[in-house]
Amino acid sequence: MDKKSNLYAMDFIDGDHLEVMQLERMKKIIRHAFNNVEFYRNRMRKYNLTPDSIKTLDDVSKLPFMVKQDLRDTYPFGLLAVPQSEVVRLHASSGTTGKPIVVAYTKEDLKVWTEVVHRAMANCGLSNSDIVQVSYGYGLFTGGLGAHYGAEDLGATVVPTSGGNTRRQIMLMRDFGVNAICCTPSYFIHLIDEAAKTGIDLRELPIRAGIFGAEPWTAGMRKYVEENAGIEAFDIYGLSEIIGPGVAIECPCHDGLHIYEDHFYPEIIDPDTGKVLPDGEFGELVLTTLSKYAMPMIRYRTRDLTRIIPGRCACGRTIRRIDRISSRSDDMFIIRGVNVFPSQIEAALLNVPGTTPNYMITLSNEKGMDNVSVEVELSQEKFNELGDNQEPFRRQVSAMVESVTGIRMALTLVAPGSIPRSEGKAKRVIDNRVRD
Ligand code: DLL
Repeated sequence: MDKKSNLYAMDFIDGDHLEVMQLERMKKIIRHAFNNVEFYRNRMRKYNLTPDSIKTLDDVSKLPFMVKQDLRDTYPFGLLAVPQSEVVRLHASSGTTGKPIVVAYTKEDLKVWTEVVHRAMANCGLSNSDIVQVSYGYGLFTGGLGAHYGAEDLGATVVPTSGGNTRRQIMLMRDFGVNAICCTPSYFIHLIDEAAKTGIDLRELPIRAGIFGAEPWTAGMRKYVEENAGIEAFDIYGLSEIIGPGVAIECPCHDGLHIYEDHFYPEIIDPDTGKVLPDGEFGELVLTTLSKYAMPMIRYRTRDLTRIIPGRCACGRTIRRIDRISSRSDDMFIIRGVNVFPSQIEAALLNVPGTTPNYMITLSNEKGMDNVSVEVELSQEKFNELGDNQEPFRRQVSAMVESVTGIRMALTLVAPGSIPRSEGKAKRVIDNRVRD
């Protein structure tokens, strides 16, 4: 078998072999973290644990969780488990406030990252015959460089456009005969709209696949992009703390995302109690990196809500699948006692032809009561069709949002193009709530 077939064979490894490999890697990484990072040593000692406490995979649940705040508290290099001379790359992800969180890679870590993205792209049916445009941002964000090196390793021809300059992106996509694009789903919608304005119909171009991630997106959004661009959309998941894009990806069955569990050990926990849940139950994804040495992450609480899908995928891959990440536990807002996720509003809008997946939610509070309002962009055709008579349609959209979320919210229709677009992750919620 050549190197490539060996690589792809990992997706089909049998369960027992996988567990042996995972346990060996887990023991090694936990020992490495304990020996080299004070943070891990102190935490484990607090719970009377040593690396020898890990004898089975289940023993990982004895270890305490890590959260994003731990990365902030140790900013910038407190979690490094190797000397700086072995670190060859840093990335950072900006939070809503203050300092970013920093992540580091050794040369070997970058090889692991490249390998998983390569496998992810092969999983979507891409090969060295394809031309892949990488429109995720290049720079401190992991999307651009992560997708780039994986696609190059696959042998594809990479067009590293990064985000922005949308008209030029469309021109290059057409002129180079690009077959696949990697970007956020919201940016791709913007690309479809801009292409239409310049008289280009993406359905007529050779582009046939989109590798979309970095933000939640719904089944409705998939339908929208597939229909309007004539492509097959694949959901790719990842996060900087764990490695970047390439933690999990859909295969052509589109029935969940295969998680590269030979490198990332997944658990699903009840976000309130921390209890580990069985396969099939929804909860928060917790990940342990099994082969990342510059900054190992042990039992990292991602805040992303999903489940492990029980059973084998029809594609034959044995590595397990997680469900699409529809939301983060910290995305949720509570209005009049009802839990609401932005993705529910998106799902509702996509049920009403004439609206677009461009929307903005504003939260405010008055006299101790939280309020939510939502602006929804109309499609150009609907906008023209309605003219001055928008009210009946507004009521219809509002009723749909109410039926999906369970609460009535002030809803306004706005003209096409009025909601700000992002080159990267879309901003869906403006939180103007004042806390005393
Ligand atoms: O977004 C890495 C990435 C780049 C993934 C390109 C996929 C493609 P961060 O900026 O650290 O890293 O943000 C990670 O984004 O915890 C999720 O909440 C969210 N996220 C990432 N992928 C998906 C997805 C990158 N496919 C955070 N579906 C994660 C839903 C996603 N949410």
